[in-house]
Amino acid sequence: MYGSDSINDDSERTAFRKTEKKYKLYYDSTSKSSKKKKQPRPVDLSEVIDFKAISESFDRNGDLRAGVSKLECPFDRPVFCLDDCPGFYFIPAALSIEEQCRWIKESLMSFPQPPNRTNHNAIYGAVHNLFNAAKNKQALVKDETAPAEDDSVSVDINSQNHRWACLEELDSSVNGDSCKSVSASVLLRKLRWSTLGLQFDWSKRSYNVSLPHNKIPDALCQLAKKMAAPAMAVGEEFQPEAAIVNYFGSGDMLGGHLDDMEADWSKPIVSMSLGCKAIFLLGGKSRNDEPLAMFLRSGDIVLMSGEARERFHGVPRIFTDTEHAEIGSLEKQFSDEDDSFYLEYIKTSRININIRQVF
Ligand SMILES: O=C(O)CCC(=O)C(=O)O
Repeated sequence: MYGSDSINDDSERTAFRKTEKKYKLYYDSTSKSSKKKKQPRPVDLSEVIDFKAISESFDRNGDLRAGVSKLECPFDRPVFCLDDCPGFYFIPAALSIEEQCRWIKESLMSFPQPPNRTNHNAIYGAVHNLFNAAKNKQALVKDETAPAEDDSVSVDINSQNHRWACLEELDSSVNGDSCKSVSASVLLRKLRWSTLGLQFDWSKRSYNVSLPHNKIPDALCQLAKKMAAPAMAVGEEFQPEAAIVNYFGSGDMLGGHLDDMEADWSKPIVSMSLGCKAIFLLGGKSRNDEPLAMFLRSGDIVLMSGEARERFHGVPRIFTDTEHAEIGSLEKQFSDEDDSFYLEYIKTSRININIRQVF
């Protein structure tokens, strides 16, 4: 899903791909001098729907822009809908700053912990304590003399008996002939996804209920149930069974796709945004339908249920520059020295937690 664009001819692109290309991060290569810092190509954001501004204007004078309505529901904050897209709900600033910090920390410290799988499983097996290893400047070192492991075998940073083990980055063995190593901070930067609850098998694009897994943490379940309420039928409660955590760095994107592996599409996907601001594209049932673009800020929640689940969607861009990232409140909240490593990460990153009822 993450990727770069290789098609150059606009006529070969779908409307979704053209809009992705419009918002994707490109750098201007005006100067040949390597001393000049590369500048992101300016992008016209005038057509991007801004639910923060919509919410503020509604609070001030009850105004709403054409095509947007406020849901009448007993919920403790405004929930907006798009008239042309039944089943789509946007809850701006749904999470307090404390909640945002909590879920950023969990996404980095606990969610990538085995038995939850991450994109690193395929190469390194199950990696424990990646965030702390990166913070402590450790490296994952391959011991060529140890037997090869499949990805069901754990790598514990406290043990050196495995094929991959975490050692001090500057340990001389890291540079020895028999060892290959990768620094934990590089692996943290390359963390793209982790899966909670029922594990999703990307190669088969299906849930594999036989893979070992823990239940979704209770606090996240309670939050998802509460946030899902506006999209649920009266008297029904959302049952969180799986979640995918997406990690975005500068230049990363999530290509247009459908989430169609769950049995009952009337149930919403609850999607939480954390960290740097992003652009979200909501398309139609065909990639040839032109998508709407909207900003997603830290703390926003999107619900997609029913008909909205049949629509292509994706994230072509995150903003990591001070003007557009809009993470000032997070920076203040993470200003304690103890939190400086979280701050360093989130200044140039976005995390999305999307929670699903599978059956
Ligand atoms: O990052 C987002 O806001 C969207 C995530 C998403 O569409 C997905 O994981 O299916």
